[in-house]
Amino acid sequence: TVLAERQDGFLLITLNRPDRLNAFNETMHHELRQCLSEAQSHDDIRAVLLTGAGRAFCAGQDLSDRDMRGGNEAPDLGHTLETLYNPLVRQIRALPKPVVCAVNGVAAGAGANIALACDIVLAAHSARFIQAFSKIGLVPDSGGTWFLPRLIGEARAKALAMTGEPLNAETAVSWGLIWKAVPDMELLKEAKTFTAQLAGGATKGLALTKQLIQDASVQPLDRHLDAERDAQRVAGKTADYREGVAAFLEKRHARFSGS
Ligand code: LHQ
Repeated sequence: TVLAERQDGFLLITLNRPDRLNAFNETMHHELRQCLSEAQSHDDIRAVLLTGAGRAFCAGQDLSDRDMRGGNEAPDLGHTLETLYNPLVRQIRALPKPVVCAVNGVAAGAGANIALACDIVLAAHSARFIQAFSKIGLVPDSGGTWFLPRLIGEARAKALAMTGEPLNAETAVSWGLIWKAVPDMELLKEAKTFTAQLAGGATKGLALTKQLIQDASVQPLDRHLDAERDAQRVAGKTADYREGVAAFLEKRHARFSGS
C-alpha cells in the first residue's frame, strides 16, 4: 500500500491505493510509519518526499471500513487517532530531516492534514485541499485544528473546517497554507529536484531549524532566543558549518556531508 524508493539522497514514499484515492487503512498506516522510521535511521537518507499514486494524494480515512449501516456500533475514533494518526503526525514532525510533500491531486480529511504536517508542501495546480470532516459530522484531526489557524488564521481556518469547501492549490499558496503550486505535469520532477537539493543541505542545521520553527508557536520570545542560542551552538560545531564557511571564502559551492 506504500512504495518506497531511494533516490538522490532522499527517500521517495508513495501512498499506493489509487483505486481508493490512497485512503488510509491500517496497513497503509503501518507501512508509511515503517518507511519514515527507515528514513530516520539511515544517515544516507537526508530528506523525505511524500506523494500519492494515481490522481489523488490521499482521501483520508478509508470510510469503507466504517460502515455503520445496519446498526453496527460506531468504532472508537479516539482510539484510531491515538494509535494510528497521531503517531504518524508526531513522527513526521519529529523526523530530524526535511519532509517534503508533493500533493498530486485531491487531499481530503486526514489526507489534507498529513500533507500540512510535512515541512514543505508543493501541490499540482489541479490539487484540492478539503477539510471533509464536517461533511461526516467529525472534527478536523491529524493536527488540522492546530495547523490551519497557525498557517492561515482563525477566520479562514474556521470557514474551511466548517464548510468542507475545497481549496485550490493557487489559493492555498496565496493564503500561506502551502509553499508552491506547480503545473501537474511538472510536479513530481520539480519536487524531486527540490528534495534532492534539501537532501544535499546541511542536514543537522536543517533539523535544528525545523525544530525551532515548530517550537516557536508554543514558546515566548525570551525562551525561544535561548533555544536559538543552544541550537546555534550545536550547528556551529558541525562539519557542515566548517565546510559552508570554507566554501564561501573559497567562492565555491559547499559540499555538505550532513554531519
Ligand atoms: C474512498 C474514499 C475514502 C474509501 C474516495 N474511503 N473510499 C480519522 C479517524 C478515524 C476515522 C475517521 O476519520 C478520520 C479522519 C478522516 O480522514 S475523516 C475524512 C475521510 N475522508 C472523506 O470524507 C473524503 C471522502 N471522499 C470524498 O469526499 C471524495 O472521494 C473526494 C472529494 C476525495 C474525491 O472525489 P472524486 O474525485 O469525485 O472521486 P470519487 O468520490 O468518485 O472517489 C473515487 C473512488 O475512491 C470511489 O470509489 P468507486 O468504487 O466508486 O470508484 C470512492 O468511493 C473512493 N474513495 N475517498 N475516504
